[in-house]
Amino acid sequence: MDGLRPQTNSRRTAVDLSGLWALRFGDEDWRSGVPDGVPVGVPGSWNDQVPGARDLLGPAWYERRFDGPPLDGREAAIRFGSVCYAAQAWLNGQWIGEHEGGHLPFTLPCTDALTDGENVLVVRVDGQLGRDRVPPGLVPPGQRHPRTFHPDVPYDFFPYAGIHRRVELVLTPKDGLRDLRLDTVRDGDGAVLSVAVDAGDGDIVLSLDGQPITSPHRVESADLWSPARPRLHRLDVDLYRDGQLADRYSLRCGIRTIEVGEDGLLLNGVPVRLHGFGRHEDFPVLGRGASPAVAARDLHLMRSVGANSFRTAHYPCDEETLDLADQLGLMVIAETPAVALYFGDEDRERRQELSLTFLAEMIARDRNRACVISWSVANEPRTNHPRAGAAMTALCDRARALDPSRPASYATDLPDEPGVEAADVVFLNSYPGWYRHPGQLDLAESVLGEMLDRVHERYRKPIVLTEFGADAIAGTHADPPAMWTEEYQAELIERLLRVAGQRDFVAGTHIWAFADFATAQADHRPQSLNFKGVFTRDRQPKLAARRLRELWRGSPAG
Ligand code: BDP
Repeated sequence: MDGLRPQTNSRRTAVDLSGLWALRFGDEDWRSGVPDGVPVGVPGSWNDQVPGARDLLGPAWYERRFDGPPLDGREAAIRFGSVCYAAQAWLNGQWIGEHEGGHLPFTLPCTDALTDGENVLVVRVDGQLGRDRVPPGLVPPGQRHPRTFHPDVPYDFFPYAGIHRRVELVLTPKDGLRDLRLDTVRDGDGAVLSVAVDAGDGDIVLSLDGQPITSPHRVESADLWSPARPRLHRLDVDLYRDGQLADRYSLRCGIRTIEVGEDGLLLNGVPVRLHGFGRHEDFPVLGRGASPAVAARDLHLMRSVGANSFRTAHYPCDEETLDLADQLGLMVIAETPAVALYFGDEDRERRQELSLTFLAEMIARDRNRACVISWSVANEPRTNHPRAGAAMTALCDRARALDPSRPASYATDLPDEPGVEAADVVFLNSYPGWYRHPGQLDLAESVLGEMLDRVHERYRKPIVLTEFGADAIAGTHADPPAMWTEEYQAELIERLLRVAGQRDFVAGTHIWAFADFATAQADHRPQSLNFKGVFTRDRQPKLAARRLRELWRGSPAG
């Protein structure tokens, strides 16, 4: 079975199994069918759909019945876009496989289990928190931020559980195309594209926008992808065997280069500054369930305020969101699910193994994307521990080994700790004027300026300010600006953007966050929400959104 994203064409079939599934909490053996399940929507977290389920993290059993399409000699598999956190699956009572880790796809071959009558797909989903998981839960005090949440997570978002992205039945030719890899290098003001194809025996025929090409292939500068002109091409890959078309696959792809220059990032050889946000996948009722409509609204809103970039905090985002980013010209820092890593117990080796695995799965999924310009291998690991530096270095090194074409880094609030040396660009999270020096706007400016200068002096690498901001409850106002009001948030963001903008080595600024989002319950999270969104949770603008539009719309889109 191949690692390619599902598609339907003359040789391949993808059947979307989204819709109503049956769900039941408990842990009996329901592999052959889930009795008395309640209906739930997939994709979607169960927490905000099912009465009484908000804090339940499983195990829960899902069932979906569907009639099998004709196989026509092909192989069958079920492809899950994301299940949080762990999944085990059976088709017609037969084991088809399992996967650990949310936010990343996995494909379970099922040719022998599939029938052309009614099929019963059962998935056991376990969203429980644990120290041996990534991200970790139930972390002992001393190894995490001192704030306590219920459920007991060491990170600042709700641990939604369920089948979060599309599930598809996939039929593909035997010995067909298995994988595709695009690589681009700069060539004068254009670029050279190489296409590597992993396939069974046969002859490969490539075409770009309908014209036959060979690999490597030179692309003119006018045909390169950029935020100002997100030009996409159609790449067709055909596999012929004995003169017959055995398999085919097509990809919408942008072609561009990204490099780290002395003080900044170069897109197609030209300096570029990132303006944007950290973005969670979070919406009322859906929880972390993927919705192309919400993603479209979000990315249109980003463009409308003049953003050219976002970070998929704190996990890889849905593939359709990346389709939109490719189409709309938004540059993406793609982050793994390794948030809140800590290093002080015996489970750290397992967490490191999982972090390496998830990093590899993310790169395998997203490496052909023009929009993805950098890998973030973690967010705010507790690197004030002697073992942490080596762990972060290993993650950055692995990212570069798997994909030398993009800079690797991790978002850190501890820029003086070891590990940062391993990053190609420093990703800095910092909250002057909020957690540090609350309510003190002047001090926030000077503290940020000093920190940026100090970090730059030490590492001599470009810095992206990957998080800064303030909570603002929409509709609350104060003159002079006071914390939690729209005025304070807008004022702080404007001032800190100015401080960062005065420094050429700051290659980007991402405000935390794009929209308000759900957290676990805590004394500092009114209504179990983080209110640092520039938009509300239902995507209405706060004052800061209007201010950003003024600030960013005047600046080049990149
Ligand atoms: C940062 C975290 C982010 C939080 C943010 C905050 O990276 O996940 O949501 O703080 O507290 O430290 O708002």
